[in-house]
Amino acid sequence: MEPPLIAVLNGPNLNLLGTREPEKYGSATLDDVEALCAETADELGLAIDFRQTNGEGELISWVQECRGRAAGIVINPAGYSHTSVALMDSLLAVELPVVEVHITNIHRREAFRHHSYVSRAATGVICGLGVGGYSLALRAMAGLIVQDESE
Ligand code: CA2
Repeated sequence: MEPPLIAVLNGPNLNLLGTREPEKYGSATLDDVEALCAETADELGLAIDFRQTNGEGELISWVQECRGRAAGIVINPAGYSHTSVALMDSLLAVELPVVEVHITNIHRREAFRHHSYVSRAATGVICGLGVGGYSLALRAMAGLIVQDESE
């Protein structure tokens, strides 16, 4: 049997990880984050489709494509967390478990980062634990999928 597929979606500017502002976001690159996710997924018996885009429309299209294809979505919506009703709507419409990840603790940062539209569509949120949060999100997702199957 095919392993369940988890989409790991990354929003704008996360392609810059490891190249700027290491004091805020750490020194791992997005390729390092993908390798970490692949390693965790392997351990959990999951498959991942890891992507990054700077475009809001593209991110929304990827969410829509998850319907019938993926078992869950791990998403770091980056700046769109705080602005995008459209991204929230797409995550609500897809009817899949969603774990929202932020590398930084958005609640310790500027006030405009304290609210995330995406959190309204998320099953759970992990923030402030660095890129290790992606690994934790996949672990949580493994539990959510099993729960879904038994319902
Ligand atoms: O903490 C997070 O993961 C964020 O989603 C990161 C976003 C920010 O807008 C959110 O409020 C919190 C920013 C992503 C930009 O990442 C960069 C990485 C390195 C250098 C510059 C930007």
